[in-house]
Amino acid sequence: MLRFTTAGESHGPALISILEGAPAGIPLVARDIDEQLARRQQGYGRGRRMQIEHDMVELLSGVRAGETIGSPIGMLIRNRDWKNWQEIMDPAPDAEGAEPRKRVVTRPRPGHADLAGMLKYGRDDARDILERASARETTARVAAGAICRKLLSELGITLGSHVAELGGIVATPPAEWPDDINALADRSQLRTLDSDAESRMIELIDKVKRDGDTLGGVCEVVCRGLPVGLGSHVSWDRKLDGRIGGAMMSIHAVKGVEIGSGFDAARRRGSEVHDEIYSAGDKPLAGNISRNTNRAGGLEGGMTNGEPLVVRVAMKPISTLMRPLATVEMKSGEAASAVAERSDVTAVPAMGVIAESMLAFVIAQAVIEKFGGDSLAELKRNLDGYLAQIAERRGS
Ligand code: EPS
Repeated sequence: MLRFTTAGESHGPALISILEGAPAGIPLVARDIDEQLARRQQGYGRGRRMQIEHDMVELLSGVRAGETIGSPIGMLIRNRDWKNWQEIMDPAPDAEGAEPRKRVVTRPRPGHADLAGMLKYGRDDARDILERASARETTARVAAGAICRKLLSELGITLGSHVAELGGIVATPPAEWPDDINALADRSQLRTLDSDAESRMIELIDKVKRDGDTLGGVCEVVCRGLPVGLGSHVSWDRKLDGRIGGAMMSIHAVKGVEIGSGFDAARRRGSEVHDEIYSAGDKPLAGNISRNTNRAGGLEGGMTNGEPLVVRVAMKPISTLMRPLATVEMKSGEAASAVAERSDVTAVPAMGVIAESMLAFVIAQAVIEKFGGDSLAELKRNLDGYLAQIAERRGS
């Protein structure tokens, strides 16, 4: 079973990520992870924090001589900003009679974890909540996802994403996806494939920043090279759609997920929605079946069908506003303005990279479940055997 967990506060000393269950023999160097960490830090509209951090991983375990060895992979990513927050974040108790710590937060932000967290965890200072609720945590997810991505690339499975919408401005992607979506998207300041929309988005971000406001948007993630039959129809918790949905909805500020044509399918007739099935001689991953359309987004009955997996993820605007919204001062119960902490105007481009990472994890988990393998060689052999079995069945 592949699993990962993360630890760390936004302004604490470091973030930690542990990935367990990855097969031995995956070629891996720190640079494979650092490249993905750097992609997550890009994007017009980020705040000053991104100029402070230059995320780099330290591999603590599970990797030797450039290959995974099958044991849990421990990763550490230091927060450079920690040096400015040591007193505020110090784990040691305060001396008797000491001044209260700086940067106490008692005016919870609408849309953030502050309020429910203070009440649920019995904290007077929302910093005890917001430090962990911060999207800084996604750094550790991207680190784990980078290893999953490396495993998948060994099997010919690739992932890419682009920003499809930002602040209501829709990007028109090219009629055909490029072979390497990220090679193009990563060249754009907003990770869009539409340079005209990008200019309008940048103008909007500048305007909204002046207004002290924030913006959300939609990213589309595409995974290619998947064999038919990952996931299963037999039980609710084995359906891959559900697992992908859960993983995406767990990303900070994500409020919606669509697979394939998603909500639009609900507005159309069946004949306009389902992807007709044809025989083909050259699609071994799909059991030599072809489709003229991919409205299902690569999933039918909770299983991959051999077509590209297409997931759209919607992020709400960031809840830290420089022009704060109404809230309650939790010390007195009086009406107040929410705390205005340093933050980003938008983080939609970063969210695409995080969504790729979460998808890489869910797909790697499904691949390991189906093909097993304590080593990459064993996993590959099992995958090849399965593909040969499918090919034989159709007499090709
Ligand atoms: C975040 C607030 C900002 C973001 C941060 C997420 O950080 P700070 O409070 O230090 O200005 O920059 O994102 C990251 C640090 C990151 O690496 O993505 C929040 O409140 O969620």
